[in-house]
Amino acid sequence: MLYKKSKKRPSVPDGVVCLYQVGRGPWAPSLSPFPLKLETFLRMHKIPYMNDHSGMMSTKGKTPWLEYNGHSVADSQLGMEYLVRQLGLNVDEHLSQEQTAVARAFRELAEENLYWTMCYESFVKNPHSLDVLLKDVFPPLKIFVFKNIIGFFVKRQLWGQGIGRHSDEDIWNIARDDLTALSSFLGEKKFMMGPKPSQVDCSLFGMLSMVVWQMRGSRHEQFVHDQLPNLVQYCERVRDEFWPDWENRCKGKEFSDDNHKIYPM
Ligand SMILES: N[C@@H](CCC(=O)N[C@@H](CS)C(=O)NCC(=O)O)C(=O)O
Repeated sequence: MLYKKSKKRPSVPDGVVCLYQVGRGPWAPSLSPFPLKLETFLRMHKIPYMNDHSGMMSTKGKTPWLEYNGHSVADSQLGMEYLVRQLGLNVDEHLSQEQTAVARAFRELAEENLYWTMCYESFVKNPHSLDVLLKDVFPPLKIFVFKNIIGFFVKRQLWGQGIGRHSDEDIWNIARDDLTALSSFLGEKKFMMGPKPSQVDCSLFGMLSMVVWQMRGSRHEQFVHDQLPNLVQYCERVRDEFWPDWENRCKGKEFSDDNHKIYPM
């Protein structure tokens, strides 16, 4: 069992995925890249799902996690792979073995390397950006907790992962080179691996949406908008294809609460 028993869990109909996630962001439908990845996957494959925005963490202490027909799976990637097996989805069968290997390498680059430079940028380099990000999302006390308590743990993780031991200049060079590698490989293609979407697009869209829309005032945001327009256009393409309701799923002034609503609606 992967959930904390102390919290009240919603009743999830059979055949519907419940996606437990941290809550909507102001300029993207999640504050975190990983739930956005998983929700994009659910939409890409038209899998009926509902969100639980209570912020309940998995027993691994992370978010997101999912529940499907009474079974819980923590981790965005493990969740996707579980659904592929359960539903017999044909996801990446159009990819050659070599392309599958390349897609995996880019996913790891984004989730295990670029991601940490983004955490550094938001929690260490410019923590004030979190006040701006969360202004219309959380009450002031929760923003204080997020910035300071979560910030403390993120800094510990940055040190443990190793990236937090580098200089500011080195961390930025790593971020810039990762973003440039993604842009160079994408080139003029519609999706990362060609004309058809694959699993890696969910991951890259989740991560790059944060850079393109949600990390306002960061070096990451400025760099992609100034130097790597194909990454911005890629995010716009994926958003337009799988998120026609994007604006309404952001927690701005127009926000409509979609907690426990079943998609597709
Ligand atoms: N590999 C995980 C990463 C998830 C992850 O790192 N989530 C962050 C939020 S962005 C989290 O829950 N952090 C809490 C912690 O590390 O204690 C996945 O793909 O789901």
